[in-house]
Amino acid sequence: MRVPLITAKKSRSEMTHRMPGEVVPRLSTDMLTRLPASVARPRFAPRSLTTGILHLGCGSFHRAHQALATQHAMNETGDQRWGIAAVAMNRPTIVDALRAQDNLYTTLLHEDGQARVEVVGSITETVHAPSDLIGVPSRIADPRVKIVTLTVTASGYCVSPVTGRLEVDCPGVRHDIQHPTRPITPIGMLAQGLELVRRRGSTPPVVISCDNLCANGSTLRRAVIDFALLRDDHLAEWIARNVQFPNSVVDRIVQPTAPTDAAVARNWLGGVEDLAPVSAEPFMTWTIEDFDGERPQWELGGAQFVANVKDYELAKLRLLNGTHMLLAYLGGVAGFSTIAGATANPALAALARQFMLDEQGPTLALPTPELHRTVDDLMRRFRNPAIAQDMTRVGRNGSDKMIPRVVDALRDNIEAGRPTPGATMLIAAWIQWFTASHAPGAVMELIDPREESLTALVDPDPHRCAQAFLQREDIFGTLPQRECVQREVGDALAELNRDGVEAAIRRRLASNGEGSNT
Ligand code: CS2
Repeated sequence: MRVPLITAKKSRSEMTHRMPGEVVPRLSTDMLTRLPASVARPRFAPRSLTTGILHLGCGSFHRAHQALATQHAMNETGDQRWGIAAVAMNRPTIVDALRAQDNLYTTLLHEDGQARVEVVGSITETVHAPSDLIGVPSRIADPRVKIVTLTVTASGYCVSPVTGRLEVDCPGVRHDIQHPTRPITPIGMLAQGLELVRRRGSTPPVVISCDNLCANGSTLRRAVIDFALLRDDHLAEWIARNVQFPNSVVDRIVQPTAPTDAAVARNWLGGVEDLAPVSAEPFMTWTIEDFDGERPQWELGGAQFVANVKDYELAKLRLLNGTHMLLAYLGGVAGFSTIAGATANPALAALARQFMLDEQGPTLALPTPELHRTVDDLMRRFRNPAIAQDMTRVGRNGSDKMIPRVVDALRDNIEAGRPTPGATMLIAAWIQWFTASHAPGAVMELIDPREESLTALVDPDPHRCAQAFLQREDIFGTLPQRECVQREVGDALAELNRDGVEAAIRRRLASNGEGSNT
């Protein structure tokens, strides 16, 4: 959805400076009427909302996406039943910041030196899960809660990326099996919340995953049922019969909160302080599978409801998220610390474009003109300097993301006999990350649930190294022509080591006829 932008009157660098001892008013419901007219705000009284949604994962993405869409829906309809109880799964920082300002915060949507600034009031309550283990399931079971949404990242589902089944050996799952009424994982929280609903005999909430996974709703359903089976067959059967888990696809590039954001927000808010602002791009989409039950009119907030999200999901995961991985790993190895920085490099930008048009694109049901339009839009979005996206964040947990974003398309291309220079370079750069991130002066930090076992596979011989990584079926599944892929990845690794990222990319672009399909 394109949101009209307000012409910026102040640049991000023109911040109000605080004088020593100056008392700065904090954002609160009382301050809403005193904000500058250019700042959009809820058209309802946040204090009169009731809580109809529980959200697991109160990160920047949720606040710039579903919470904002919910505000827009309530603005349009005046239906005040859709306040959100937002649960922080790990650190309490965001909970402390939001509670101190009546759970209000500012979204700053930046593009081309302009910004749309809006204070969001759809969050009615913030919960810190580790401090309230019983509280999360009991809120899921609150009869007023009709919908549970999640943004907990792929790793939060505790499922094998290959089989899509619950990993019962995951430490969090083991904890929740032993302590089902005090769960720490999203899966255990849902199972316990649904168990309370079942015992009470009330209607269960609809559970909507908003994470970048293949078939996110179906995957979540499988994981919750797998977990319930370990507790009680009746619970598993009841969930299978009664709980809807529609699939959904979300899109908006969001900048994790930076230390300078509070000063930028204060400037926009006419001197009012917000310690939890979120910066994001104006572009957003949210495609949700139709379901039965009450819900906010999210279509008035930029969402669309469809019978099946599969095509949207593949296009999003392969074009945007897959190319993010390419830019993060190759850009990171080349020394860029942000996606915007990497995209400004001509060689990386050309490879990203070619990867989308010639490798990922042909595996999708997208007509060519639409593919070209989407790729042009994505290149513009990746370049947005105001939403520079940190490499470490985009690259983290790569072993969980590899199959849906890269390997599924790679497999299709191998089977169709199409060349795969981008995917093999991406995998080589990901492997390189396991050594490069330990090098002195490395710009990126390695974060991966399989870090230990993967780091042990690093081998100075690039071909042996590629072979060891690609044999990991828990990350790559069973690849057709695996030996060929291993050889190509090994060659790419050798070139990256020998010539550096730019020269290696240029050689590949030249040998694959750069721009042939652009
Ligand atoms: C990114 C996503 O970190 C990542 O994995 O690819 O967060 C991406 O920015 C969003 O999916 C955009 O919609």
